[in-house]
Amino acid sequence: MDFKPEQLQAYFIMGTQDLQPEQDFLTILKTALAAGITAFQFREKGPTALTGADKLALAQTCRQLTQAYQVPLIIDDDIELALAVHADGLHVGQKDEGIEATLAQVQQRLFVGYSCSTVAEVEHANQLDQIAYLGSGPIYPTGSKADADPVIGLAGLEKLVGLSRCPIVAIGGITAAHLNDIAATGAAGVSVISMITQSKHITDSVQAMRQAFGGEATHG
Ligand code: TZP
Ligand code: MG
Repeated sequence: MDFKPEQLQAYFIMGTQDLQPEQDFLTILKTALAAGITAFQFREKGPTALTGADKLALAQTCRQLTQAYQVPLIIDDDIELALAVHADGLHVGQKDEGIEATLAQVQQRLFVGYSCSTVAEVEHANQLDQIAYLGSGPIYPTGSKADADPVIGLAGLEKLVGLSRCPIVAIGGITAAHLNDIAATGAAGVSVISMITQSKHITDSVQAMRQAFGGEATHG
């Protein structure tokens, strides 16, 4: 699936590390897809992350489910896995393998998203062809990433949106109460972990994201 900026409106990120023991990964993913998320990123991180055959098997199931809903699947920081499961996109952080080497290896087979949270990082990304979107944050403090960068706030986000050649999806600590303020910066959407994994009403959470960024309230 080709990249479209509208896919950033309600961008859900999840890995097994983001769930409590009583939560089921596939149940949450299916609920979020049925609710109308516009992209899904599979992100296994940290000491409890799945590896090898277990990671591949779960990614393959994510591929089947996202395909059924026509939602792009983006793999965090694992190009071999992204190619193996025929994902649509790859997300690369500043701390991951160098972006130039990654782009050379991808060769247009995947769209690429890149984490950029400073002026210098956005200016560098502007020089690179082949980047589909930037992920910028954390906008607010987050409990979902142990090594998160300093908070950039709404003013920081607005500055990066003004500089970037690519659409920006905001990340970090985002709740329903923040959506209109984030939309006002010109960001294309929000990427969230806990706003969905810890939501009591996933459908309402996803519809609020889509509405704030100009999408329709329902899936399709
Ligand atoms: N990168 C910057 S903040 C963050 C990532 C992966 C975590 C976002 O999770 P949440 O729960 O939406 O704050
Ligand atoms: Mg990364």
